[in-house]
Amino acid sequence: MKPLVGIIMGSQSDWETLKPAADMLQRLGIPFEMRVISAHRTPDLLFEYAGSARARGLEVIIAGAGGAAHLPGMAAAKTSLPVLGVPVQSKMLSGIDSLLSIVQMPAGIPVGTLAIGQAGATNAALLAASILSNHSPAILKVLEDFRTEQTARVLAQPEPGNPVTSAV
Ligand code: RP5
Repeated sequence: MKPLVGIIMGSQSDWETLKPAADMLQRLGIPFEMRVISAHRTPDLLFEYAGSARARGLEVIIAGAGGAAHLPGMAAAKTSLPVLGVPVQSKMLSGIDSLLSIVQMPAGIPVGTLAIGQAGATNAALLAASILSNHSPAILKVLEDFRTEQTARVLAQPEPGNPVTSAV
């Protein structure tokens, strides 16, 4: 199946953070592709990738990067597809640098910015599914099934301090 979502990351070292996005898309049955593309180290590749993304059939791009995290913003500059930015938790500044680099886009070129780290990656995949569900009843169904199961799982958990009974 042709990929609908492109996951790009600035470095191999970002993979641990972005893996939950791939896992979630896989779980939801949404076809995706993954590439390591750096705004700083491979800028021409980034321009080619983002510039051709819509024509190749992608509908959403998830871009994860850390530090001076220009990848999501520069990808968004080269495509009108929705770009979802995942700030990677950097060693020096714990990802605050990544978050601010991604979230503080000037007006005119938006990047939908998620939480720092793996939670952000998971939610980027869910948000991609939500965007795709606007025109795909099949993706809408798997997304709503996921949320129903998640709710049921939480409600089935025992109350804290009482492992035997659960709330009615
Ligand atoms: C960024 O620099 C990458 O997104 C990564 O988070 C960070 C460090 O990259 P490496 O030096 O580990 O390759 O461009």
